[in-house]
Amino acid sequence: MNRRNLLTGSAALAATAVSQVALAALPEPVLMDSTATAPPLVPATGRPYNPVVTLNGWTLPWRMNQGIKEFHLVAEPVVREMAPGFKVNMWGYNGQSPGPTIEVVEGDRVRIFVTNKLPEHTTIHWHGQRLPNGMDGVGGVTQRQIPVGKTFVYEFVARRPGTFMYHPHADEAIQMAMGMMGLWVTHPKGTHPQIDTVDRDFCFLLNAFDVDPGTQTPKIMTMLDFNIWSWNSRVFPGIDTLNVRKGDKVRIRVGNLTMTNHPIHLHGHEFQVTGTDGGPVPRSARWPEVTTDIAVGQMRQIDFLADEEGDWAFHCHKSHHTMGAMGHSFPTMIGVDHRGLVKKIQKLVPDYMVMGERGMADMGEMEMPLPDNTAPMMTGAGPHGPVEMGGMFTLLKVRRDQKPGDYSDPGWYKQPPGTQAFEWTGELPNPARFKAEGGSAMPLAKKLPNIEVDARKPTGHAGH
Ligand SMILES: [Cu+2]
Repeated sequence: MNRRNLLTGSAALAATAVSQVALAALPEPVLMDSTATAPPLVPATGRPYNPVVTLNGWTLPWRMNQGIKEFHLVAEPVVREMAPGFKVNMWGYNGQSPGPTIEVVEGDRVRIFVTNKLPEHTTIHWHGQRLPNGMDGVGGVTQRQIPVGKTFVYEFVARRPGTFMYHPHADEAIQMAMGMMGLWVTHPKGTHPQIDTVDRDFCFLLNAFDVDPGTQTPKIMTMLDFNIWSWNSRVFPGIDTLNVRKGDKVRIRVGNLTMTNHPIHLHGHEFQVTGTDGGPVPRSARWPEVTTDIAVGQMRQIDFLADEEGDWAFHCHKSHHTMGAMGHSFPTMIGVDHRGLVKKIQKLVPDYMVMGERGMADMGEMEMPLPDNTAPMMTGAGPHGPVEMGGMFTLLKVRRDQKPGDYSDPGWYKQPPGTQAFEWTGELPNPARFKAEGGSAMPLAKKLPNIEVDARKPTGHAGH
């Protein structure tokens, strides 16, 4: 071997070393700059599965590296548009809050690189997963926290199919109040006796923020009194509708990472809870529902047949969770007669408007001027008038002519003639009133005097 050959040889060796370095390098992080609902990510490599659709979210692409699915999550400050005209400074992953959905198949070996671009340390806990203890992501207990600027690697086999969540277990209350969370779906390998194949499979997280009107950063010391109730860090009218074809089998997976429970309610259909973050619910243990309560730290998977055409409300049944931020420490004004008083006040405050003497619907209709960057308390315009909603509210749109695989919004439902509530124009006789005393099974020994009380919501309350 002459010197020249020797040189060529070492150059070849160097080239091999370089390619091994490249192989061991981090997968390039994929970032998202849109709040639109991304189309399902059909897997290009690995075992096939029916992908989910993340409401106003997306699925993180992976790199296949010698049979291991490699993902790269970047924890970083982001600006999330929660609804048109309402942006909030959050912490999230890969450009958005929540982070991207991770989709794998039962039995997949998964390697997740987590780069910390936050101003403080973090970890990721893989809620609900079977994994080695050292991969569980509990800062201080199972690992040291990921310092600022560093990248840690998590690696485990996705052992059981289901819907899981991920979030920090380091400065947890603050990092979650800032929006750090995401969904993880492990699809079954082949057919599964307790998991039906569906035509459409949606998922989203319930989350909550405390953002003062006119500001742009959540208050992180809030424990319970949040004022922005969101699905995937979006509020009505910023939450996309769930658009399906009549006759579709539909699945919706909902994870709750807020600090209170949410009774999630669907109009026009019955569903069954077919899975939790603990796994599929045995068929013999399922029953029909139209509302399912999702407690803190729980996931509920619901399945139903979308066989009624229309625009069906789909929302949290806590009515203050379908409202935007409001000052709720003012007294109830229903029944208070302001006539005369308004003119006197307007001499002092020319823009003064009366709110609430006939209920709060005026708020939805009049859209009182708001501070900049504030989600209205009640808003939205439907085909028949103001919608008067906010927060955790959207629609399930069922159409016979929605194409398979088409997730686009078909517009408003055109009701067939004669199928809508209508005004009665006939006589309105006074109804007969029932006059008997109540509680007659055990009548009071002595008649009590009539007392009138004003019932008011207490001010400065901490809970919801
Ligand atoms: Cu709720």
